[in-house]
Amino acid sequence: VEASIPEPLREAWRKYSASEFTNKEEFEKELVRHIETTLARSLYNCDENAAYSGTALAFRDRLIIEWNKTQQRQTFTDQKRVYYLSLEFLMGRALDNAMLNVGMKDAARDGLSDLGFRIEDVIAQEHDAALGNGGLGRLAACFLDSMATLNYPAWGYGLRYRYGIFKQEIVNGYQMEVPDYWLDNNPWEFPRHEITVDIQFYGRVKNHQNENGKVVHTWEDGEIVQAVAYDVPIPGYGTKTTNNLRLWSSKASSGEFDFQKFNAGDYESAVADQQNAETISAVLYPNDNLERGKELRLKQQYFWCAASLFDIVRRFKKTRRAWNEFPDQVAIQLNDTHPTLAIVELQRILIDEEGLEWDEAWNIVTKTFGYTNHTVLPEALEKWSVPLMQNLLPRHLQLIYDINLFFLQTVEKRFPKDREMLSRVSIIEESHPKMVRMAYLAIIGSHKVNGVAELHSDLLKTTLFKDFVEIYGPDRFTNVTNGVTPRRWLHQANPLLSALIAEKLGGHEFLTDLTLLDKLEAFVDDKDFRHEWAHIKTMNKLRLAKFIKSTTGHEVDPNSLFDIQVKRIHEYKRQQLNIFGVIHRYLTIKDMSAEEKKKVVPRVSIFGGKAAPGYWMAKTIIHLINKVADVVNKDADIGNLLKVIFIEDYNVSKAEIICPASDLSEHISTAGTEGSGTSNMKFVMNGGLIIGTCDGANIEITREIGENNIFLFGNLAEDVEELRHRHFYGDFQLDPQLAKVFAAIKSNMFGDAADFSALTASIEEHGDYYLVSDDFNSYITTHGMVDEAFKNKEEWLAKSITSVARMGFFSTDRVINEYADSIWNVEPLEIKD
Ligand code: Z16
Repeated sequence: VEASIPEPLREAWRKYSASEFTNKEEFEKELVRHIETTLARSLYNCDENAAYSGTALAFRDRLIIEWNKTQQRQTFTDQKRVYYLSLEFLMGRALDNAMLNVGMKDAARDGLSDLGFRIEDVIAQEHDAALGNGGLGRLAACFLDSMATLNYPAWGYGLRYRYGIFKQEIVNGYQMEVPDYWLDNNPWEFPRHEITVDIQFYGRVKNHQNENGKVVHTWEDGEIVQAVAYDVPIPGYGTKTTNNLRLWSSKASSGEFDFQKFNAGDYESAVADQQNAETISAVLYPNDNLERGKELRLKQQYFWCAASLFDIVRRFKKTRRAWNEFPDQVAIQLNDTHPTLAIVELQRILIDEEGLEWDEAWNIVTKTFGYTNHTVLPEALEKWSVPLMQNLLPRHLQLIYDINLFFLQTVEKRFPKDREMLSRVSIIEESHPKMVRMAYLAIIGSHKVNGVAELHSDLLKTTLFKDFVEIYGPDRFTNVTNGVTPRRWLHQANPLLSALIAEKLGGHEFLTDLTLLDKLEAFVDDKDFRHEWAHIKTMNKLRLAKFIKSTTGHEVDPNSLFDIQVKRIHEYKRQQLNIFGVIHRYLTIKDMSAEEKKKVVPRVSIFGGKAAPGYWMAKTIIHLINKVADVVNKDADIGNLLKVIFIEDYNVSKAEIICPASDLSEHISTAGTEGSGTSNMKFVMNGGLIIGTCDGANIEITREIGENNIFLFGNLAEDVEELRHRHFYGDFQLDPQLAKVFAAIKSNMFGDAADFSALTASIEEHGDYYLVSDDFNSYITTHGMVDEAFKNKEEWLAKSITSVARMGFFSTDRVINEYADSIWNVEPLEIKD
């Protein structure tokens, strides 16, 4: 029974219902009230941190009001909702975003200034919410922003990690990891201690016969861990819709079980149980594009899926609809295979707890789920060992075997006697130990499977999931090319450019219809406009230069070409290609006469990104970058012609400073390896040009902005297999220019060459899997073309403006509308007063 106030008493509630501040004065009043009462501080005792907390609390109040309205209205209209299940939400900071989305940043700036604070300093107090590794987690955050902005009734479900992605420190050129404890004084989350779900692990399955003689399964004994909900409001831009991100935190079940232990005097063991339970949501696994099959990770996955499914089913049951209407009320999107157990869990609930027949239940399940694949890299594809799953989730393993059996029976009918096909597509890989292939389970349990860029989706259909295209036909497989939210990545990160565009287009409508950017093309030849455009780029480069100076101590000249590669460090993303290119440039400049040097375009090569703590090769790449920086930056022969910078602890808030400041950025993965890439979009949207391979979304960026506005190089995806094959059979010759680079490294020019031998050997001796040598010449030549192009300032500016004008396609608003139409079948719901 819901606790609700009877109608005659509601008048008093309505009269005193919370209201929102609407101007600077009202904001100041709220700010001071929060500082003096909620925070118990005063004007004698208010630092920037208190000003941040007060401002956040004032804006939080506004969000709560609209959040409550949104949730009430969504419940009342009772239409279909989307649930986005993601183990990662890389949100970054919330305050600036809240101020802009609510449309009150100017009032806040003036108000803070009246009280003695600079808004930028206040904003900078906030700790990033870093519950993600890289692209996949940030995509989920951009999706939340677009779903709210477009008024879709949508919830995110994730885990409330006590520690987000580690903080990176560089010590003597090496990466060190420091824990990221971020939860103290987080004003953006609301604990819902009354919303809990008991989650079961281990135990065993018992078969019984019910009164009708049917065999039923019960999952008994084992351990119970409690999931507690923490809610985070997600405001849309320029709309009242404020959606919910629900994050689950684990704690020991408050059942009699532990009380018994306490009562029996077994205090130590009871405390240990508690700590054990809390371990589940303690830490984000720090791997991007890599799965390592650890039991705790599987526990995280089930814990989060089971809690979310329980919550979704509970909400559905309140509507008292028939089960076959479930898919008309609920769409669940699986962000990668991490939440695949949700498929099995829903089948378990429907069969074991609600008593549905298999086929009816399975029909509901497959209509409900959609699965997004983000990578073709084999080391990233999840497989769980059967014995591990047998032990932790015995009933789920049974269900997976049943799902597999029914699936293989239908395959057998369509492809009689094709034993090979059966073993290829089986959910169970017949290895030692046997493994559960999660991607196959996700395909079989979903009605749509999508990749994240055209090339990527094509590769899925022709390679990884080829058999499934034959079995289900091509319609189950589709493409939804990624995007980024222009609110954070243009408006928030680059206020100067956003204001200039708004001035030219007569308003900020482009932020919610990014295709309107195309109107900018009319101004490409406008001298004054170009001038302002160039000026803004310089201002943004100055802002980054200042940041670099304050964090690394290095001075960089904003007139140099800023060449940036920031993303997770991975061999397939080829930061090694970049740093080898930098060494090549260094050697070339060192060989030049004074006369020749005058023609060199000065460069700053900027790197940033984290390596997974156990990924030695990636850590070696970071080490090499830092050692090269040490040598190059203090070489008097080089001066300002080349600087190398490694920005420590790359994260979302740093990306907001970095993306607007590039002249050139690098997206240079081996063709066919990057699912989509999304930083490519952020950089182009901010007027930077890019150098890239024909990979992921680079291809569609080229289609949109035109070949003349991008620097493409390297081998094509279709040629990669053949090249690798040749290398494998000894047909390999180190590129002669790369050989010079290796010789320099081996001469100990950048410190002990032994430190980098694994890196050079992987290319020279172990088959150069990522084709660094094959692409080196093309890479260097293309960088030469970049230098030439940069000398012609006017033409460079024209390319920059034209590119931005043509980036409308890459808004996550377009992406979310495609998901809504082709996968979720949901409609927006506008929130009115
Ligand atoms: C991840 O960040 C991505 C894929 C994946 O399987 C796992 C993780 Cl943690 C990335 C892709 O590498 C990238 O190309 C893509 O843009 C991003 O997901 C969002 O789709």
